[in-house]
Amino acid sequence: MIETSLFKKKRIHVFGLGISGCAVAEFLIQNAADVSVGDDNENKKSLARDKGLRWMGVAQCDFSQIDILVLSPGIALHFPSPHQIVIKARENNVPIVCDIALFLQVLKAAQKNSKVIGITGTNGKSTTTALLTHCLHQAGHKAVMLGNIGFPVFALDTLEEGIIYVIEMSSYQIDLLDADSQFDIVALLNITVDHIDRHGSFEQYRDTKYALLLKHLQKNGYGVIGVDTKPCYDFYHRLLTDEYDVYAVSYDAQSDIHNGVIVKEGDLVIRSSDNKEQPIVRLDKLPTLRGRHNWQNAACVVQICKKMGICNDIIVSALHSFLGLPHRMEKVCTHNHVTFVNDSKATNSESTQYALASYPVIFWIAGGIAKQGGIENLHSYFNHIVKAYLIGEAADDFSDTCKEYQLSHAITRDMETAVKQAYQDACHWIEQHTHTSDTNILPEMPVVLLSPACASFDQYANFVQRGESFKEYVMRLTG
Ligand code: UMA
Ligand code: ADP
Repeated sequence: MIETSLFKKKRIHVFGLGISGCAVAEFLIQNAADVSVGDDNENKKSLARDKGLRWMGVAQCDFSQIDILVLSPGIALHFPSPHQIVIKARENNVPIVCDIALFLQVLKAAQKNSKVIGITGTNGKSTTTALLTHCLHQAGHKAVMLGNIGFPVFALDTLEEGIIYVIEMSSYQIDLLDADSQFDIVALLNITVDHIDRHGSFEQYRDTKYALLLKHLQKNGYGVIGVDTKPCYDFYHRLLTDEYDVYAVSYDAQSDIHNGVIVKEGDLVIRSSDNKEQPIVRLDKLPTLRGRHNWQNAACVVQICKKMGICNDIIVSALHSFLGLPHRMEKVCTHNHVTFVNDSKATNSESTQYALASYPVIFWIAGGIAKQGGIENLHSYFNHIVKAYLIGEAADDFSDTCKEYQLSHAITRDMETAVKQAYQDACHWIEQHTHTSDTNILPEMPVVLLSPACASFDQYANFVQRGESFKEYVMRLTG
């Protein structure tokens, strides 16, 4: 158990009993806080009872008697309208934070000589968090990955001496930090349109991402910024002007950066402030870091590792041995020359764009709950797609876009039908393109790609369940 006296007798209401809410409530109880819990889902009452947590519904909450509201990140803070619990807390000037804000306080008070790294961005957070943690392990550091990647900070048992905490930060969690929440290193990978429903506008969303550096970076800390998206490029130059200690990474050799890591002629290259360049690894030799987007993630990790004094040999070997994460361009199997790729984590068109760019012959499964703009901005990759198979709520809208760009498609609605049809069509495509019995002469092998460009909640609990469902149907089909 993590021990602290910081919250002794403090009256703390934890709202939202998902994985982070349960973990923080149990931590607080064990550390003698006066804890109550609530959730809009009444079924969570029995969970609270089983864990010995005192239930208090929204109506019962008297915030004149509460010191802190710990809110789960998925609960609306501003848009579409603040949750009733948020309104009540604000009326009483009660601070509203997430579990990570409390964790950073505990860590600071514990004085364990630890380091905290925050990783954010619209896409690539989990891959970068996992890759960095892997590299740190390979270099002999004690490191642990936490946060939005799926490991609540208070699921940790202890705070050991000298640990590096690599925390994936979503925009929801950044919104719930307080002024004491400070990171030693902050990485911002990219910013594109996402989560407008929760932030109200792109500008608000962007500013939340910026805030991790502007408000939550220690005075002597440093930032690493992927400059390939315009909002990040502008932000990097603004920080340079303001004399922040900041490093740029980019998958573009033309990028006008002078201190950071870039991609040049297929190599990851360290570029120093005097423009000296040192190639460190060939990117096509990294099987689990395929595609420009992953090069951005790798560049960010390399920059942090270099700053931490890790030698090139260890970094390169760690990049090679990284296994990749499931549901991110995960190769499931190849059957009868058809490769199945699970990119269920692609919940917006920006991330799907990179998957579409990575393969030349695609049978594409897409759909779910669409984000603003749908798949319109993917049309320049439609020439990589032989046919699209549309599932979920977005199917009809996506079908309209396909018609507009004359992309062959079928509305399959569900995953099972989509996988079956895509596989049949891919086999048929191979027959048509094989002029002799030797499939080795095919120019490119077809890929059945699940990269939905949508949230999953219309048909699945989350992207993990969606990806598992895809893999299950693939396995049934291929044995
Ligand atoms: N709830 C309410 N009222 C609401 C909304 C939710 O009572 O209006 C309750 C639900 O009934 C449920 C609980 O709140 O009991 C769930 O809360 P949650 O999903 O916010 O929290 P956790 O289960 O603790 O998971 C959170 C993150 N979830 C979200 O941000 C939505 C997880 O990120 C994260 O892994 C976990 O904390 C550990 O830190 C998931 C996510 O989807 C993966 N993140 C978004 C993304 O990556 O795009 C931001
Ligand atoms: P996040 O945690 O930010 O959602 P992930 O690493 O889980 O990011 O990847 C989510 C999706 O985005 C996957 O489809 C993946 O292929 C794609 N992706 C990964 N890194 C990047 C990046 N740097 N830019 C754009 N898309 C990316």
